[in-house]
Amino acid sequence: MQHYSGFGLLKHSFSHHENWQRVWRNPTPKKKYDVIIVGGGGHGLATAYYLAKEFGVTNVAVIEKGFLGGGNTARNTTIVRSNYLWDEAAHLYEHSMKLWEGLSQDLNYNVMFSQRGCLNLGHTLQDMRDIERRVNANRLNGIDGEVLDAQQIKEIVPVLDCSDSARYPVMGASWQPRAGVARHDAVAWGFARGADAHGVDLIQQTEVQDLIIEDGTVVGVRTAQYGDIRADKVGCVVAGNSSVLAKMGGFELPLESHPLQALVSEPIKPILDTVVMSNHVHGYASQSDKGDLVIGAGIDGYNGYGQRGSYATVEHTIQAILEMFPVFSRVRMNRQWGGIVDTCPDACPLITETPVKNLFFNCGWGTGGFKATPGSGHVFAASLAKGEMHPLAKPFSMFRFHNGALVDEHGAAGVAH
Ligand code: FAD
Ligand code: PYC
Repeated sequence: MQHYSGFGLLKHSFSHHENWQRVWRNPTPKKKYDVIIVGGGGHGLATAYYLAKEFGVTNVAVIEKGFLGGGNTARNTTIVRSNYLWDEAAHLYEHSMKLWEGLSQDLNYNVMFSQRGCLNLGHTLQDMRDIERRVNANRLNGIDGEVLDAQQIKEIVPVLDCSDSARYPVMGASWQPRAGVARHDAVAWGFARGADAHGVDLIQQTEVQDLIIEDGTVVGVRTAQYGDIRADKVGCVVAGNSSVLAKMGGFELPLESHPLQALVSEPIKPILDTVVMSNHVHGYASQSDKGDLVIGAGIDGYNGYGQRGSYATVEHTIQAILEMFPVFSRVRMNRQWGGIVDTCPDACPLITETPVKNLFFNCGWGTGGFKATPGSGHVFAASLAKGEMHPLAKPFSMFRFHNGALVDEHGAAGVAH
């Protein structure tokens, strides 16, 4: 692992990026691993990191078809919170929140986790009843939360239109002070560097084209570059591409793939030092440390694998943001992009065994998996290492759609889907 002293940093800042050492190796894959993780996003990399670091399973490869963290991990708006309604989900996301709180120290890499708080606004009586119920449930689970009225919100976010003349006046909000944002690519790089340092092989630009299944058991993956790579266990962590991988395994997952867009503005002076979300007006915003407004709303309604999305959603998103923040009306937008999210009918993930022995999936995080990155990786790693699903993962088996034990988190999902 490479460490720079203050002097080293200064020297490299004048080096025109020459002679920098790689932060992780670029290995040729072995013929066989104990565990192959398909997908080098935050969740796959976190799984590999915890497998090696915490569970001593170091003969691991992460196989990524593009570059590490280039999927939804690089495309999301980085909101981290744990204020979910049902015990099963709340425990899982709070497990993640606790890991976030020590993550920069654990990885020795600054993931810029900033606990600046998150407001989920209510605009109707029903919104407020739902908010009160969710905050009460959170507090019973030991998760921080408060119900605020419009006056208290205005004190936290002076630029939010809390007037009675708004089309959908703000009636109140849930407030989670420990929520916040993090630097998404740093999260991927921190986990990648940590996994590599523990001996994990990170194989980029290599698509898994098929799963090798013998007698109902997965025994490896097929790639164009390196042929067959064998493994005792395979964990698929491929977000919007999960249905494609499941098809290779010969089964279907209860998932739909949709584009989800984000937009960032030109940088402006600090004006918004918390996260504001409204499921009713249907938009959310925060401000990055660089000064850009980071903005988004709900999924594009159609299914697809194109990482862009439709103009109508952009317009709708901006309308919602201006409804909430008229003060932003002359801010120019800089960039827009989309990711492909894997939405599950109950708005909860699938962390699961499958009909194929030794083949596991971790997916279905839809619009809200960034916040789960460390927790998801941790419980998935434990499950793969022990060959038995971690207690926090058990409620999220794909087989809940057979027995009906769904965990409906549509109300707490940040954006509609
Ligand atoms: P990814 O980062 O997508 O990683 C999956 C990887 O698998 C990709 O790199 C892909 O290239 C690779 N892959 C796919 N198929 C193959 C194959 N056949 N072979 C090899 N590799 C393959 N969540 C929040 O909590 N807060 C937010 O504010 C938030 N905002 C969002 C905003 C947008 C616009 C989007 C798109 C998503 C947002 N999310 C948010 C959701 C969040 O981004 C995802 O749930 C999370 O990043 C998923 O991480 P992952 O590692 O599972 O997936
Ligand atoms: O899950 O909090 C969330 C979220 C915000 C924006 C997209 N997802």
